[in-house]
Amino acid sequence: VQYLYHPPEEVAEQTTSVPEEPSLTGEVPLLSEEEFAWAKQVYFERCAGCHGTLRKGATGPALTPDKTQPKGTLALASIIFNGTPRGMPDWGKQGFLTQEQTEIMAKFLQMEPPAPPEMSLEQMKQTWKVLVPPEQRPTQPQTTRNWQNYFVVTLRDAGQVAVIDGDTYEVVAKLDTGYAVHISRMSATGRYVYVIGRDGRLVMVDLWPEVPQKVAEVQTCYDARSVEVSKYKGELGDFTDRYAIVGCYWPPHFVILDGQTLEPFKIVSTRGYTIDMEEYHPEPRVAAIVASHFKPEWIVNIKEIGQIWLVDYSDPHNPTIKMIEAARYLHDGGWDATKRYFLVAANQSNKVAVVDALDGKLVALVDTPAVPHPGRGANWVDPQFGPVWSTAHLGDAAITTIGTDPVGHPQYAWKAVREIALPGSGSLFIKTHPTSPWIWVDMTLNSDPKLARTICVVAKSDPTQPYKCWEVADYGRATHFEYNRQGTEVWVSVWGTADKPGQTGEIVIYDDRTLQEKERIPNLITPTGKFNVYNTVNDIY
Ligand code: DHE
Repeated sequence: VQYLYHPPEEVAEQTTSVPEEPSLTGEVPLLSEEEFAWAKQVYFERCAGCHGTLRKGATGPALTPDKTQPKGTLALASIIFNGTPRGMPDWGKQGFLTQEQTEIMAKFLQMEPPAPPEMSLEQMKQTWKVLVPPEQRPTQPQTTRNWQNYFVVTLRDAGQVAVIDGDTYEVVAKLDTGYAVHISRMSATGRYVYVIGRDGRLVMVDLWPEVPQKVAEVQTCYDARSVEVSKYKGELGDFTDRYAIVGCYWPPHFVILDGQTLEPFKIVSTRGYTIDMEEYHPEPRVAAIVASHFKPEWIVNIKEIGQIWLVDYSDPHNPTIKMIEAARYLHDGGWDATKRYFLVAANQSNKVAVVDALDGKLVALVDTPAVPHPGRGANWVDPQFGPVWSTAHLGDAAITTIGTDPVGHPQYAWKAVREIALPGSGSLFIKTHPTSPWIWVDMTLNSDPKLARTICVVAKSDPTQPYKCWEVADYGRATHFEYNRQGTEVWVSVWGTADKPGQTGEIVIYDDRTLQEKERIPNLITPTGKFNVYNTVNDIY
């Protein structure tokens, strides 16, 4: 794994610091300056995603000194080395950290969290580059390839995305992007891809030239996970390919940008008060964002305060925002099949929140097993309960299925109607296609190496148990599914080790009807999320 993230020194000096925690009287272990700098970097890369930059907790528990000091160095180091059944990775056992390094991390966690820098619009603009201006771009596709069946694939530890032709399986381009790219989303026409790195760097790729090409880039924060585009076209105007939005973890804000050039022009802070305690939170991070098909609106999930914001982008310099109270630690989610209801995991509350995007209100909070993690979820028709949406779980060996049809099946709507047992927990993603007979699920983060590379399919015709589970490779972990445009193939990623030749990672392609393996695309470095152009534009899952 390469450590590429270093906030520029000059930015660090302009820090507007977050109020410090009251200092504690307990004995705080000391670290050398060098150890502290190393631990700070490792914390950002490995830990902040789950525990928060200010360590106030989210997917993982709070790690502020009042919580960590009573545990002490040995107990903390042991957790960091060995992991926990609820999803804390075993950084020592996996070989990422030595015993000695886990102790440095344990000591770092007992010290006050250092306050990271803010970022102004001016600073973002200094990083903004238009590589190919809109007027110099092709006016129609230059490629003869079926570009709407391209897959944009995250090559996480290479800091790249690969564009792969879904018809021929050829790697059409590999493009340098941000550090540890998290997701890609397509513009409403499908022509542009917006790729967000964990380092907040947004890269825009044009799929129309002969070879896909980067056309603009900008950094909007130091830590980000989500990006979305404006998709609405209707009575209120045509907003297709007009705007992009990036959701940041640090600083906690979202940024609206020009969809053609990536010029950032509006920052909205998400700092505010938690829904349950009405307590100030200095780091409410932006989790999943989806674009409504019914209104010029983005649905923006503010993780730590538990609010779902409906952001009207029809006047994006002066956006109207409706703040809906849901549940804490909102994370990932997707639309129901009608695209009227958005379902999102509130992962540490063990709930799925359901928002009606048409009426702009919360319709339900559905209880689930531990730590629901749907990706975007899976929509299908259950033989007993009618239209449903499903999520897998990080903390439990189960798929939960929620009724989504308040008109045809009101008795099941917004209730957890079915639980399907899996061989293990640690699932990250679940996927299906409207024409598929199957629901696909992984167990990527299971601590048993065999289960971590095992995937299962459940038959929609008999969803009481998995129909079949199998190991996708003889090394690594299997993760994330995507269908081709026709819905006839499923692509699964295998993570290997970036510096192990032959085992860096690959994509395995299955025939979705027979479940037979069709093809392997080898020698990809930690392939992770795969986003088919047509399916991403049309929110097909
Ligand atoms: Fe993700 C989606 C956050 C760890 C791969 N991830 C998301 C989304 C969020 C998020 C908020 C929803 C984006 C959207 O829809 O707008 N992810 C986080 C974290 O905070 C977390 C837990 C820890 C971290 O430090 O980042 C985390 N995620 C991971 C991984 O370890 C994964 C497996 C590989 C990696 O990137 O390191 C990973 N996350 C993904 C993928 C998606 C995603 C592939 C998109 C799924 C989709 O089908 O849309």
